[in-house]
Amino acid sequence: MIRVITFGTFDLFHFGHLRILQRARDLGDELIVGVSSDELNLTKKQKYPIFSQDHRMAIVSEIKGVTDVFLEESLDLKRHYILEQQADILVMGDDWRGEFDELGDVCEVVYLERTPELSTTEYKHIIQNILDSF
Ligand code: C2G
Repeated sequence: MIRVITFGTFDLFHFGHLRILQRARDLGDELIVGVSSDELNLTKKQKYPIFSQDHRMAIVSEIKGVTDVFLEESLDLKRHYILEQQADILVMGDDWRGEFDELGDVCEVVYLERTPELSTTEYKHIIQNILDSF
């Protein structure tokens, strides 16, 4: 039984989010997702996500192949979460390439290519442009 773990905010859940979860799932038998908390986003990006952590966790937990979700409260607790969840493989988007190589002593670390041209930030800009055009 191979357990895969991945992390993310998954705000305004879109096709790029779906694809990384599908590809992570395909690397093992079970997929555990750490959903970044609202407070972690405030610290990391100086703003809250549009969707609350409860809603984001509810959405991700219903994606086919996701075994379980939990709240990621600190970027520095990856080792703790991996051990706690007994994960065999850590999957991260390749925007994080190299950042988590030191965790290779507790699990395999895999960076997957981000789906090009899709981002929550870009969608927010598109919505803003539509609103500005009125
Ligand atoms: N992603 C992707 N393709 C996109 C957009 C996102 O593959 N076009 C992936 C990211 O690489 C990440 C996951 O989808 O693996 C979630 O993306 P974000 O919500 O943007 O994740 P982020 O806020 O960077 O949180 O501890 C890790 C952080 O919490 C990651």
